[in-house]
Amino acid sequence: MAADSGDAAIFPEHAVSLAHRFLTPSLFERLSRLKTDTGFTLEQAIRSGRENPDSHIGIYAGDAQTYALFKEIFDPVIRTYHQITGPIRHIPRLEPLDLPDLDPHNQLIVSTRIRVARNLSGHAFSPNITTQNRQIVARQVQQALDALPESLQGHFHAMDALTLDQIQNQAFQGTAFLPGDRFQASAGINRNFPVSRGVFTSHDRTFRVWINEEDHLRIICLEKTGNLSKVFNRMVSALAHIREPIDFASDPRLGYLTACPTNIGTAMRAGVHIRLPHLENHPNRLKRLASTYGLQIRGTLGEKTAVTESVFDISNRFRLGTGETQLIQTLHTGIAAIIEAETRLA
Ligand code: CIR
Repeated sequence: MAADSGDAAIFPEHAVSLAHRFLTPSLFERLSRLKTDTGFTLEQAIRSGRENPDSHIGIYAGDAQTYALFKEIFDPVIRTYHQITGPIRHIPRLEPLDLPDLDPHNQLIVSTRIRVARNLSGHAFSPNITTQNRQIVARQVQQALDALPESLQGHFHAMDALTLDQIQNQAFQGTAFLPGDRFQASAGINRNFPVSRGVFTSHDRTFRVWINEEDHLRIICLEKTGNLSKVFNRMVSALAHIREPIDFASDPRLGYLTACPTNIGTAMRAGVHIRLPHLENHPNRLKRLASTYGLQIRGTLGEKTAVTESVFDISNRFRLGTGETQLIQTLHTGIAAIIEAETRLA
């Protein structure tokens, strides 16, 4: 750690984030003079980490240029989070897979879900987007979704006129999403919620797109089985169609660029909701297994939530430096090992 890191004047003394760890006073001083073309500053980037000292990352990007202009703080955060020791290198590999169902009798896996984040190039990201640009993004995405092939077609649910109660009800059915948490609120992501926000849901409900949540697009494929390759193959096909009319923000080194630096690279989180009543009593064993396969264990409702009824959300922790297909293969091997450990304890 650098001798001048951890300055209480930048972050509260008890802050634990990577941004706090790497932002030395001299770097802060130098980068504070800069502004991206959409007017995004370092102060905005770290606002969430400052206001929420329990942040793990503590920094967001306001546009694609943020990653280049503030490289000196983003690169060490990215390296540490994604555990990259050599040069940072995005490896895209989106090829369909044929893997056995992880839970053919539906005993432990409640559902399988893969989400991919994308942002449109030429527009600021959610922490810095204007109301007008948010509306342009929503229109462009809707046009792209209108052109999807029949198997992916569905209905777009605009959230603009909904009350919070209605949003809560619809979120339960998967046709809306809730405002972001306090970390996202501090980052400016919840501004004007729910204006220009919406959810596209395919008729068979296995394919969804969230528009203007933390990223311009969150493309989601899901089903209530353990059939990981079926869900992944649907994602491969959906992405091929959506990217035709849209230019996504990306970088040869960092991959797809997102509001939160934990999501760059493949921008893919693939995982299962899995019931583990026995491993729940052996948290260290579960943590060790997750760490062996580069997996992250989260609460039942995702990031920073509790585990209820022994249902864990287990997904790939790293998104950068490994291709999508490889990430799915490793997830498959890791979940199979977790199922074996759970079954042995039963
Ligand atoms: C934080 O810094 O803890 C929040 N901004 C959330 C980071 C989100 N993702 C993560 O750790 N995978």
